[in-house]
Amino acid sequence: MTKSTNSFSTGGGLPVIQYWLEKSVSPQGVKIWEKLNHKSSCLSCAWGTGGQKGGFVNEAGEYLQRCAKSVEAIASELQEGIKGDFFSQNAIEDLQKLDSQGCDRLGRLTYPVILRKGNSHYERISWQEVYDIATQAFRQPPERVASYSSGRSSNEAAFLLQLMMRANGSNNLADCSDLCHAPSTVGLKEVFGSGTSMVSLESLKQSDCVVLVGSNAPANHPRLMNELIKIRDKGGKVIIINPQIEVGLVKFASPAFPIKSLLKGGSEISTLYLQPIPGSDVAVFVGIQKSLLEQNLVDFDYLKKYTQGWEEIINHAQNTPWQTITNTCGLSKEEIEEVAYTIGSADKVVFAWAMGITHHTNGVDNVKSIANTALITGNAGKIGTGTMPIRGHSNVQGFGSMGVTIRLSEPIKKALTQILNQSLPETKGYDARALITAADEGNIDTLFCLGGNLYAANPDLTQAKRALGNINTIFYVATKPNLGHFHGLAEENTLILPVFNRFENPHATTTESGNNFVRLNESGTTHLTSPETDLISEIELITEIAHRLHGENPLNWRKLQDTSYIRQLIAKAIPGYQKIGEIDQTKTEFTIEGRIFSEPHFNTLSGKAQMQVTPLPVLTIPEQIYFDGDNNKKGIVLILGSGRGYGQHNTVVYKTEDKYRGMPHRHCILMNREDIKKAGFQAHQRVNVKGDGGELMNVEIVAGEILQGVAFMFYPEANVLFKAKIDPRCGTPAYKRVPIFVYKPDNN
Ligand SMILES: Nc1nc2c(c(=O)[nH]1)N[C@H]1C(S)=C(S)[C@@H](COP(=O)(O)OP(=O)(O)OC[C@H]3O[C@@H](n4cnc5c(=O)[nH]c(N)nc54)[C@H](O)[C@@H]3O)O[C@H]1N2
Ligand SMILES: Nc1nc2c(c(=O)[nH]1)N[C@H]1C(S)=C(S)[C@@H](COP(=O)(O)OP(=O)(O)OC[C@H]3O[C@@H](n4cnc5c(=O)[nH]c(N)nc54)[C@H](O)[C@@H]3O)O[C@H]1N2
Ligand code: SF4
Ligand SMILES: [Mo]
Repeated sequence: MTKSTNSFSTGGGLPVIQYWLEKSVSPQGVKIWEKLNHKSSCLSCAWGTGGQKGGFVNEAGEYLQRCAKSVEAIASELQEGIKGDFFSQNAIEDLQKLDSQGCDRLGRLTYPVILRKGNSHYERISWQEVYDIATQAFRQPPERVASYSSGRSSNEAAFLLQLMMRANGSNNLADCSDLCHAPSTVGLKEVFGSGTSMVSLESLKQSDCVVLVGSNAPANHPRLMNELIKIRDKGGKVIIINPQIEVGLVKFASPAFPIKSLLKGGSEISTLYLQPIPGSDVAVFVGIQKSLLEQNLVDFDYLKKYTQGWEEIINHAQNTPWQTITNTCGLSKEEIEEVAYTIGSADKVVFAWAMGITHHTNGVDNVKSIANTALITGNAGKIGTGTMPIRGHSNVQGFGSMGVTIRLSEPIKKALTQILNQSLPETKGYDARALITAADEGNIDTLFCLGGNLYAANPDLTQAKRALGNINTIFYVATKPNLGHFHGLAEENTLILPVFNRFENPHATTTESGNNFVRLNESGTTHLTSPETDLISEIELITEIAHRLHGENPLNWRKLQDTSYIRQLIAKAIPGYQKIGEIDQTKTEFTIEGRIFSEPHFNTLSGKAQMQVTPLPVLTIPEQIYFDGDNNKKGIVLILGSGRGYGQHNTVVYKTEDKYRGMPHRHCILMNREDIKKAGFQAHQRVNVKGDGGELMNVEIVAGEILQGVAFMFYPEANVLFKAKIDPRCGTPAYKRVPIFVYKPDNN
């Protein structure tokens, strides 16, 4: 493993503490503290800090668990409201010149606006007019009406969204999880009959080995780092599998351990750090399985008792030659053997992963190969062990549970049929990518976006823009402006509808963490009080539209504006969610039933885990000529992994610099030193980067700790570069394995 030579050799640490201090003494400071202490779950990631015991408490009841990312999210929501004359003074042409950070910094959206065909400006409209337009738009044929959502909203809003769409006869419930953890949901469901993590926070604490694959948790799930530190402190092991050395995965200074952070410069995280070729994780895990066999570390008793199909997995591992494995993943047999030994000799192992595993054309196989490895070592269905997808948005998992998916489970289908007193649509429905394709082909009239940024989150921004431009009416329900509101314009009417966020809603809501814990968020207030402000809640918006479409039969939609009634419906319809029916009285947050497996009896028909063979991917790299039709340009073909910098939340950039990776701005490409030399470049030189979907000019080269042949760039900027290759089983794009050509333009 190479040692990091970036300006930072520890993740977390001083910059984080500095950020806290800066924000605490800023003019917003008091308000930030008030919101941090508000009884609601953190807005940012799905680790799920906050809730009834106060904003700083995690699911195990431990204090001091709120990280700087949550402050970042709150500070952004506490910006001033956009002024009443802003949109009349700024033409769409000018708004389109803003970058992501520029859009977010415009401030909070405070009144509904519309951009009508042929007009140059968004203009303010009344909610009455919004509802009139919505009623028309939702009355188009149901297969031509679609929604997209992002996991910041509540369970209640999510439940209503899908109920309204299905009452309308549409199954087109695209969601950001289609671009995110869908491979985990699909893969885990097939193997264990349950698509979420089987590990609770309490259970994680009992493990003595964590295998963390394709995750940059120091940036994206900072409080997971506290658990890794504690596991290391008690003598446990942490194995990292990631083509890129993320400093915080080597050493991390957490404010929760101030003495260690200040005196020792942080805690060691990785015991072993493997850097495989992007997209080759199946080969790594089949290699681990093979080595476990060779080292006699397979738990055959467990396999026989609790699994089906294990013989094929064993045969597959045995029959796959080492040469094929090492050639595919680029790791040596010895490295894989060491990892296998560490896993096989540990008592309790948790396998955790994020986007490095799911953002591939074989994402589902990646997930299954991890599940198989857990099973052949008996590490599933026992406290302290199991498979743990680390979920993204703070309530993205809740959206899936509430039925915001095109893959609705039978029990929910049955319950919704009863609630709506009508049969549900049988059409397949569009996931996020399929929705863009359908729109591109002119098959969508109406799109309702509950949060998110469908435009910038997609690959191939040229296509995304064109596709959205074919849709008659688009509703963007949001708290703050983003790139999509100015670039993802509809053909006739584009509306931006401002709503309260989680800590402002005038009613209680709930959210579900990635560890399957349901939080109760108390009602709150907003700082947006100027006379021009006209915000409503997501619940009011959806129920008002639904009321106009469906009246009161069989449901009184307006009655559902009291969210405790929605919770009653959720308790009836959603498996494992019964306790939500009493949460208004008991205030007791709970773990969803049937998700955490403490016994090796799974949710499959036979109760046994269904193991499935995962073929090794055949990874190819195109020739230069594929990009250019010309082999003479000086440059290099690389595999790009696009992902998050340390100062952004998905498509929303808060800070342009990424100090930990030594990337001073957003327009950088991180490359291996040998590649820079081989291509005849120098660090900090400007180059062009070309993919199969577009090109970015004048990009600065930064030398970093990334595997040779691989490059890293920030999303969403990188999304102009490439077209969508997807895993056909779940529609998730391969954002982490994008062939690019990096070259020196002639005039440089
Ligand atoms: N602060 C902050 N928090 C966030 C977010 C945010 O944007 N900002 N986003 C939220 C969301 S929606 C999500 S989904 C999560 C995302 O959290 P992550 O998944 O941690 O985020 P990514 O930046 O996509 O990085 C994934 C990691 O995968 C590695 N990787 C790339 N290709 C491969 C591969 O082929 N194999 C392996 N093993 N590793 C690979 C990359 O080097 C990188 O370290 O974070 C959530 N939390
Ligand atoms: N190249 C590349 N592309 C990627 C990825 C990658 O790693 N690489 N990651 C993918 C992943 S994992 C994901 S999850 C997607 C993310 O895609 P999305 O979830 O669609 O995008 P976000 O940027 O999270 O959406 C941010 C917007 O949500 C709105 N918002 C915030 N809070 C609220 C709220 O309370 N209510 C409402 N209604 N709106 C709110 C704000 O207006 C904000 O601008 O991007 C995907 N795209
Ligand atoms: S780890 Fe995630 S949930 Fe916890 S405080 Fe940080 S951003 Fe919020
Ligand atoms: Mo995500």
